[in-house]
Amino acid sequence: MFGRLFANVSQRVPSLLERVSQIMKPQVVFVLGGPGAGKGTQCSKIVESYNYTHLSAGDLLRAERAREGSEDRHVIETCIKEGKIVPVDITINLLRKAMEETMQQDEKKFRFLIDGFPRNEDNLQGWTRVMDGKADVKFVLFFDCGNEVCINRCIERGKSSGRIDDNWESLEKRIQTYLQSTRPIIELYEKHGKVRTIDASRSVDEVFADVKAVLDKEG
Ligand code: UP5
Ligand code: MG
Repeated sequence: MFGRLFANVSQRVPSLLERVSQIMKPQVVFVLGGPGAGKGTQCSKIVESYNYTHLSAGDLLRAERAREGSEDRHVIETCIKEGKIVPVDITINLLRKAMEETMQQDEKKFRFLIDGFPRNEDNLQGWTRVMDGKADVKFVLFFDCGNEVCINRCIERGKSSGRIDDNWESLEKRIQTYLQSTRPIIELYEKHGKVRTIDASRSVDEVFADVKAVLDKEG
């Protein structure tokens, strides 16, 4: 009899834990759009008003490239300069680590804006392999902006950003990669009704007003 009672108790404990981990499961919004579409600018504004942590895959890669002793710095440097996409094992490890560290420091911080990822099929497969069942992708926030506007913004920023890819040569390649590899990923999510499209060619405040409308509706 006691055996059965204990069996029931021990069965109930994991189910409770399961429910807690379900509540705390990372909630992810992928933020996509062309180079200079305003992903970073809008994410910074979102974190001021909403309970999200902003993780820019590009920023994480640039930090890894600058880290003394990093084995991946040359691969990252070449890819960024050439507008190519870094192999996903590198990016997904940086993202996973950043998410874990954030949640370890504060368990209430389980909502993430993942900016600039996934950019291609390889990225998507890597995400599924590592994160499937461990995080929920709520939707994709897509900053839709014409190529010319995107290029002009990056060239303008290049006067002071110090980024090795804010120049005409790299930008041409970044746009090509975006059109060939990233747009199909956005279209894939679109087919599943998961894309919230924002016209990102307007002023920062006008764009943010639309972002707020999406987040207020979706949470
Ligand atoms: N600006 C912003 N919004 C504006 C507005 N509404 N009106 C007028 N100006 C506006 O903005 C860009 C510039 O425009 C800024 O000067 C801003 O003030 C102004 P920003 O918010 O920085 O745009 P964002 O979309 O973030 O542009 P970014 O250049 O960061 O986009 P990319 O996607 O090109 O860059 P990212 O850093 O994500 O990636 C860089 C490279 O890293 C990639 O090319 C790739 O090589 C590599 N990478 C990977 O390999 N894998 C990844 O998962 C991620 C990156
Ligand atoms: Mg950015």
